[in-house]
Amino acid sequence: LAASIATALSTPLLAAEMTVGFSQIGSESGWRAAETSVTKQQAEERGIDLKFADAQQKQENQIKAIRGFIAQGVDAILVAPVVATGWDDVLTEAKEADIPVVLLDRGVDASEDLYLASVASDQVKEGRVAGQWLVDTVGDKECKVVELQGTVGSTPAINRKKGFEEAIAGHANITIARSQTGDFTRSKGKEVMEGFIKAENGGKDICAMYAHNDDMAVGAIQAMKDAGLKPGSDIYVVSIDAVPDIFAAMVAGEANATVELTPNMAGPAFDVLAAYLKDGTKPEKFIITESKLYTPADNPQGEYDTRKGLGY
Ligand code: GZL
Repeated sequence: LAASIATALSTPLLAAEMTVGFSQIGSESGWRAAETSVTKQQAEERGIDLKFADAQQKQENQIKAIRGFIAQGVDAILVAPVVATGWDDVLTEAKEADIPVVLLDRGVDASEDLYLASVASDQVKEGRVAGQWLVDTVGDKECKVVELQGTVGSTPAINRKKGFEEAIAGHANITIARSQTGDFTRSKGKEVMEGFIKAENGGKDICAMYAHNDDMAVGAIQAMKDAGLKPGSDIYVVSIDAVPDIFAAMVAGEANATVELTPNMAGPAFDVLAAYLKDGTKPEKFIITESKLYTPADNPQGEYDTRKGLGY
């Protein structure tokens, strides 16, 4: 017994002592739900006490949750910021309370010294990869594109639009005829695509649909089918996230390309927080995750099966 007590006393404080508040945007998409389940699983595996708050996609709820975490005196805060602006005050309050903040999967227009690190993809690159796929696919054929944007004012919506436009810039035959937000949701993506189809000769004039996430693309695919169109052949479907249902659409011949976004942003976040809280180690400010293109040539059934078990 004495030996086991001695061992316990000599064991350094594990992350088990770490309490982390997580202000999550909501569950607007399959990818977001996966990020939540992966974050909870990562916390569990590391013995981290995770306080979870779902903001139903409202910034004021995120700010309230963060203030609550500060009042509780958590050791650290994770936040996936629904939009880029409006964070200076609450991030300053966290800094003044000496509580490190790590941003997940979206960025903020705030001074970099207001957060310890950001774990996210290069969202401009994601848009560029999607745009380049379309350029490579249509060659010099005329191609009218409709675009389903993510949440207005969010960094993924701003950056994915920017990257796609950069990729098609040198190709006058490819033009974005209509662009509107579907707020990253399936239902809104379907609704907006129905409007695009009506406005474009029953969809016959549309060559491609670019969606800032797969959930809006899946909604748009349904709208195309309801209008008697063949998604994936009458209209190219290109989007971002690589969630299981876009691979299911590829298996059915209804989607053409997706750019992968890992749902595991929390693993790297917990790593840098553990090191910082242990001995003040400062991480690199921007931790960038991979963005890989997948098409029906990449075993979509296998990709579906693999991801299905990952918390989506
Ligand atoms: C991107 C992330 C986006 C996903 C969507 O980093 O913030 O939010 O692409 C989710 O599925 O709604």
